[in-house]
Amino acid sequence: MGLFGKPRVEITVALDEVPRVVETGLVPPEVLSAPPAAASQGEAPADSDGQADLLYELKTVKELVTQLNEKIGERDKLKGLPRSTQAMYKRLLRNNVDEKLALRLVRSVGEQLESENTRDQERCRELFIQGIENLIRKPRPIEFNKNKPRVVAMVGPTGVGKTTTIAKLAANFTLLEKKQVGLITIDTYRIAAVEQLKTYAEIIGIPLEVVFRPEGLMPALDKFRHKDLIFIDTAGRSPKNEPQISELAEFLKAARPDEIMLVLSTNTHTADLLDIYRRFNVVRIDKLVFTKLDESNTWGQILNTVHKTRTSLAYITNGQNVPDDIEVPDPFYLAKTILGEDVG
Ligand SMILES: Nc1nc2c(ncn2[C@@H]2O[C@H](COP(=O)(O)OP(=O)(O)OP(=O)(O)O)[C@@H](O)[C@H]2O)c(=O)[nH]1
Ligand SMILES: [Mg+2]
Repeated sequence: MGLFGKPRVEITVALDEVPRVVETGLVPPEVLSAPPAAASQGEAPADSDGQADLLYELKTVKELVTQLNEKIGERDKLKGLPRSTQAMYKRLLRNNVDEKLALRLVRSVGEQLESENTRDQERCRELFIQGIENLIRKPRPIEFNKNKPRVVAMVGPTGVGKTTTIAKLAANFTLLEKKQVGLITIDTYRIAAVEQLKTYAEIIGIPLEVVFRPEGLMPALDKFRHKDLIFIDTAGRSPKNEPQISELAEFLKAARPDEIMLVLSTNTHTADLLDIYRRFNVVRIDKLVFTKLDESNTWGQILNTVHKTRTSLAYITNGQNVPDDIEVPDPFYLAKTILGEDVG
């Protein structure tokens, strides 16, 4: 009865008349002379420059209509809002701030200006900076335990700067704050990875333990029981590789760190940052570290990620120099930059 048969669809394509562009000589003569019926057996006609041109034009028109629609939509959304806030909206978008988030900011600043009955440009700017500062949340650098070491693990995709960030922090805490620091690495997949951290440990003058299996973590932590701070460096993992992430989770379950920081490169699109967060979140992420701010032209991604994941920033890094290129983020400075102000 055909009940269990596969549904079949037949598409017939035919040309009623030869398109006009053909007459301009854009199409090779053999296509001109081909009878329209040749195209009717479910197969598209042999492509020709004329048709390609038409399709291209059609696509361009479609894109134009979409753009126009977006423009109209944008105008509607911004309708009635003070001009100064509209300019800020464009700046936020240019700096990769999520459209919805930018609109929320613009509306709330608009309302505030209205309630204060002012259109003052400087007040407008101030309110935007405050709004972004609030969204960035208060940074949460490493905290210390009273009578036992604070254990901090860094996780994240490959090459984002986990090891370098640990070296910067370890050096600063050792040299400037006179803390006792120990390093543990579970990144034993590449010889160079262990060597990299070992070199830093030697320069700073602090001990390093290399751990190959989850069972090795407790003894290593125990060796450092009199330290103030222990960093655990992990191998860069592809967020798409679930077995790798599960293995990482096994190690962290055994280590039970006080803080797990997800290290992200600022040079990443918001959608990818959120995807990375989601995939790594099987290992409970407490804080975010954004690296390579120096290499990225826009910082809106940071705002979007902090806001969407509701996770605070611990540190930002802005260069390859150990130990200098790391900071506890200053929300005021970040806000000004995200607003597109040249802060030098
Ligand atoms: N420009 C710039 N480069 C950085 C920054 N942080 C780290 N890097 C560089 O990024 C590269 C990778 O750094 P690593 O610390 O080895 O990165 P990782 O996350 O440990 O890498 P894997 O262990 O291989 O996953 C190195 O060349 C670092 O010098 C930064 O803030 N700015
Ligand atoms: Mg590393």
